[in-house]
Amino acid sequence: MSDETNEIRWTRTHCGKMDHGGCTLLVGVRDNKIVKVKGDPEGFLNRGYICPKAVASPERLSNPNRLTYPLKRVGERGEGQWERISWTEAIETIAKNFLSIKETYGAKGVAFCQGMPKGMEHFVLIRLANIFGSPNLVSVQDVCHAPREITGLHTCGFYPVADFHLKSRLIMAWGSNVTGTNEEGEISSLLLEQVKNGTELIVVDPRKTELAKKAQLFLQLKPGTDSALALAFLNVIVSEGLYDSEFVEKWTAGFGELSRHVEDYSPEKIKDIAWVDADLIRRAARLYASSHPAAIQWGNAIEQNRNAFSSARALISLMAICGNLDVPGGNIQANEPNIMALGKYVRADLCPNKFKEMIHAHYHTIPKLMTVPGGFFRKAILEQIPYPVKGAYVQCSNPMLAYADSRLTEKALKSLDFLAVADIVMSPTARLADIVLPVATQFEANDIGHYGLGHGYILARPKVVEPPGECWSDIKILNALGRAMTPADLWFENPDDLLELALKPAGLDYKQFVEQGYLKGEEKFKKYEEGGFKTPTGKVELYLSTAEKFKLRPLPEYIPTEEDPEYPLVLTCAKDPFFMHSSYRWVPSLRKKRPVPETEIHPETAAKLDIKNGDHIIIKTRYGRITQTARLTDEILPGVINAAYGWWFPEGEKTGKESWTYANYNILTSIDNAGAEFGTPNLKGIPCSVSKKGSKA
Ligand SMILES: Nc1nc2c(c(=O)[nH]1)N[C@H]1C(S)=C(S)[C@@H](COP(=O)(O)OP(=O)(O)OC[C@H]3O[C@@H](n4cnc5c(=O)[nH]c(N)nc54)[C@H](O)[C@@H]3O)O[C@H]1N2
Ligand SMILES: Nc1nc2c(c(=O)[nH]1)N[C@H]1C(S)=C(S)[C@@H](COP(=O)(O)OP(=O)(O)OC[C@H]3O[C@@H](n4cnc5c(=O)[nH]c(N)nc54)[C@H](O)[C@@H]3O)O[C@H]1N2
Ligand code: SF4
Ligand SMILES: [Mo]
Repeated sequence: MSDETNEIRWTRTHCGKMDHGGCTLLVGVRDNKIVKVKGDPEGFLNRGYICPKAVASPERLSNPNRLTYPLKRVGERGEGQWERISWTEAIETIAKNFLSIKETYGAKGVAFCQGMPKGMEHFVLIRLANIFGSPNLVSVQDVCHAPREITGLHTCGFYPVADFHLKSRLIMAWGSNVTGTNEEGEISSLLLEQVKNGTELIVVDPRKTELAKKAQLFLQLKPGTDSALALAFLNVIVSEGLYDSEFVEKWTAGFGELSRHVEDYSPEKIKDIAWVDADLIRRAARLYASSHPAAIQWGNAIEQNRNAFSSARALISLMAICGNLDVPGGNIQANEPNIMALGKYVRADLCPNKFKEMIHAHYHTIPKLMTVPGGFFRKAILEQIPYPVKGAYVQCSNPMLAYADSRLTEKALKSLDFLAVADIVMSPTARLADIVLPVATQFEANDIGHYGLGHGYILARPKVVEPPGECWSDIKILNALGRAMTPADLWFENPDDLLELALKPAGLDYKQFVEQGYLKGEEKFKKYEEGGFKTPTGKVELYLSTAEKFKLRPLPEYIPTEEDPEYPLVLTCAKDPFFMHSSYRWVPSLRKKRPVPETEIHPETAAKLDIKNGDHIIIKTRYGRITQTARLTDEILPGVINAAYGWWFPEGEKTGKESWTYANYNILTSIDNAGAEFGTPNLKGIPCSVSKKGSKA
């Protein structure tokens, strides 16, 4: 079948960039236009499932909001006055500016910023930073992924991920709305299939999610109290002797210390902190401990609060003492397929002083945290702590909406000597740039999915259509920048060779990989039986042996959430199933499903404030105020406010209005009181107040 005869040509690829990706898709193309996208019934992770975001994909590609050629700022920064330039001029201008900053301030004066990793571009960016000599790869990992992964590395030597491929007797979704977010490719079809076949469910969430409605037990906790609740689970399991004593004896270190420590966290005590009934805590702890194997599907909520390290430590302790680590259907160490190791791919050898020189080393964050937290990045720009940062390259990210404290972000980005942003639309961040680059995205360039995510597989994402206008893929841009400002022999004639490089050890070329569809590591469990856990003691460190050396808490703790009588309600947020963070509000069919930012409020709370469904409301915290629309629902706890996150109005951006100030959740957040280990700010569990817009309250 060919396009010439105007017939639909179907291509199999994997979804990406609209979340962490993963679903196998069948994409129908006619005349270089996608006409239909379907879930592949044989999909390795999705078995036919497809979400509304992917169905709407075709609308993204030819959308009038897309950037289609490189732009140079002509007016004041942020004014929105642009001039079209050629790719040659764009690449030369960026290279010239970054090299000049390097000369004056050193390579570390240039930061390379990435949002949620969308594909191989993340690793090519790290490669570029390393080859350029800058240790500063800024990312959003302080609130996403790193707290879980790095706490895992310190506690048990690996990142324990829920195994949805083999049967669990119980799955506990803790701060994870996996049916709406399919986080890290944990596509919920596999989980739901298990639930249909008898796997039991416990859900820990302040909102009654889709999974909570199917759960045997639902613990509706006060946002920000996860570590306290997890410690209460440990209290019950230890005091009632429900743990796997053989595993504990042989494979854990510090069980005695942990046992004594958790005596302080009885369900009766924690019920007032976490707002969960003591009896319910006991029942849930008993059910988790008595169900083998059990998997904890832990989500983003754990790491969007200053207690991230303790929450993750407590949950790994639960997995360990109940014998669920690295067993089929438990929380496993996924084996990677035989592809190029990350360190080698990103040329870590060329930036040997990274650990000492990266911005956050100054703050003594936890070892193994390799990306700069957004809070510290902005301090470096504004206060030169620990040294000045003068230039930044931003790709796949919209810090104006995604970082805590958006006004601080604006101030910092405006203070840079030079800012280049690569995006698919004119985002509020791109608007502040000196050079804006138009990027080809999902379906428009070859890519590999899930490299480096730690789930044990990689997925082929072959190109399906030509990109619009003069768009280049991120990888092509980075390859060109690499050639222009670093030794050209470390880069390629053909940017797709950067994909070939990663596949080399597998003995496959990209074309063969595409035919195969995906590569999965060997299925092998209980690897600790050969040579122990990869920690200093060779055991799961319930008590952290390196605590003193690294100035870390040896045992998980609960640090009380902020309280403020002026702000009596508790604010939290969750991802919108129809959008991706701040992205895609300009896709008409998705926007139609969610035209305005909605805040969920319990009817009792709303009644006290004289708020009705659909009212415009003001949400205030100590740090700022925004406007959203009230949606009354009893699926949220009284006293808890779940506000929409990531809102800006692309339609306003065109007219030059600062559309990011109106409803943007991160105007309400701050980098004050960030967690010491990862620099994690409180995004969930913040004191707030709410009033009807126009009322005197
Ligand atoms: N549709 C869509 N999918 C996405 C994304 C997106 O933006 N949109 N983003 C992707 C990314 S980058 C990530 S990291 C993943 C994240 O995916 P998830 O881990 O599912 O992340 P969230 O939606 O932030 O939060 C999960 C749940 O935590 C609950 N929650 C809120 N506060 C608390 C709390 O204090 N404690 C507990 N226990 N629960 C709380 C929320 O109600 C929500 O149900 O999703 C990915 N998938
Ligand atoms: N309050 C609050 N803040 C949060 C979170 C939260 O739950 N609440 N979640 C946090 C989490 S988990 C994460 S991962 C971060 C996400 O942080 P970001 O990744 O910065 O979030 P997005 O808003 O999706 O910004 C992505 C940008 O990339 C652009 N884009 C899309 N495709 C491509 C592409 O192929 N190439 C390029 N160059 N650009 C592309 C989009 O248009 C968009 O402007 O936010 C964090 N911030
Ligand atoms: S759930 Fe994620 S990977 Fe699957 S179709 Fe939707 S956006 Fe794509
Ligand atoms: Mo994320």
